[in-house]
This record gives sequence, structure tokens and C-alpha cells, in this order.
Amino acid sequence: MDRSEALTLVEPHLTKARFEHTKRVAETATKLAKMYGHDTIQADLAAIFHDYAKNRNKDELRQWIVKESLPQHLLSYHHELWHGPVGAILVKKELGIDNEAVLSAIRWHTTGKAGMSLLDKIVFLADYIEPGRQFPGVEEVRTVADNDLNLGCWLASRNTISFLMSKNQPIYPDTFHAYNDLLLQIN
Ligand code: DGI
Ligand code: FE
Ligand code: FE
Ligand code: FE
Repeated sequence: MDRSEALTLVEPHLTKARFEHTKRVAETATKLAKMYGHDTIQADLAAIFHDYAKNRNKDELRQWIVKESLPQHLLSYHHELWHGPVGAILVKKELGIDNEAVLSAIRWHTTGKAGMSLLDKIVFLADYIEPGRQFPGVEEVRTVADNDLNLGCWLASRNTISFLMSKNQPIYPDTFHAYNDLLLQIN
């Protein structure tokens, strides 16, 4: 599948703003792939599909989690965490994408996890640093991302956890697992 076909498939499922975000994530992921020696076409495609389920309603996402036997504890956490795991299932079902590396990057892009692949990390970080993002501290993460992928991912994960804790939000276990595992990979 080429990138224009992929974009055409995704566009009707997303709001205008979400589609623009998606294109910026894809450009950023392509850049990171080039820098860190990953196939750029696959990184571009994974990024194009990463938020495929983002604009589905909560009830539909919930139903897929139950029906597809995803971890049921997802339902006890914020619905923001549901679109990655459900997105990976829906791009396979609805679009026929069956590349496991791509599906993994989609699945884990919000929380991260311990033992992320290179592609998982590229999409995770591209989603955080794409040029439209304005999180506090994102500029530092952008600078680091040019030199050290693991440190960039760890900073993104640390910032997200700090932000959620400052709001007294629950933190999903894989979000902590990503933080701990990335810390071990930083020299
Ligand atoms: O879908 P995007 O907005 O592009 O980005 P994303 O999929 O990374 O989602 C970001 C949101 O997810 C952001 O509001 C923080 C939230 N998030 C990430 N990890 C956790 C989390 N929310 C909770 N409650 N717990 C987490 O562990
Ligand atoms: Fe997302
Ligand atoms: Fe993210
Ligand atoms: Fe995103």
C-alpha cells in the first residue's frame, strides 16, 4: 500500500485536525526512521494509521475491547487509552493491514510498554514531538530526539507521567513499564 492510498483510507475516519496531526506524525516518524536506521516506508505507514480509532465513540471502543478480548483492565482506565489497542484491531479487520510490526506500533503508541521495538519507539516519539504539539518540555524532547531515541522516548514518558500525576490521574501499568524499561536503556 502506498502512502497516498493509506492517507485516503484514513482521512474519512478522522476529524480535520486529527488528520493534520496524523500527517505531521508521519513526517516526523519518517525523519526518525531515517536517523535511526528503520525502513522509512513502514514507519510512515504505521504513523498514518496510528490514530485510526481515535474518533470512534467511547461505546464502540468499549465494545471492541470486550469482544476482541483485549485486556479488560483497559476499561478501568481513561478511554483515551483505548484507541491504540482497538485501532490495531480495526486496521486489520477493516483495512486488511496484517504487518505485525505496524500493528504493534499502533497498539502501543499511547502508553508505550516494556520492550518496545524500534518502530514502536519511532511512532511513540513522533506522536509526542510532531511540530503541532505544545506540551511543556516538548522542545527539549525534540532536541534530544535528534541524538538519542531512547532518551527522547524516556523523556516523553516521564513528562506524560508527571503531567498525569499533577492532575491526580491514574497511570496505566504499561506507561510505568515503558518509563522503567527505557531508563534501563539509557546510557
Ligand atoms: O492520540 P493522541 O492525542 O495523538 O496522543 P496519545 O495517543 O499519545 O494520547 C495522549 C493522551 O493519553 C494524553 O492525554 C495523555 C494520555 N495518557 C497517556 N498515558 C496515560 C494517559 N492517560 C492516563 N489516564 N493514563 C496513562 O497511563
Ligand atoms: Fe493516539
Ligand atoms: Fe503519544
Ligand atoms: Fe496521535
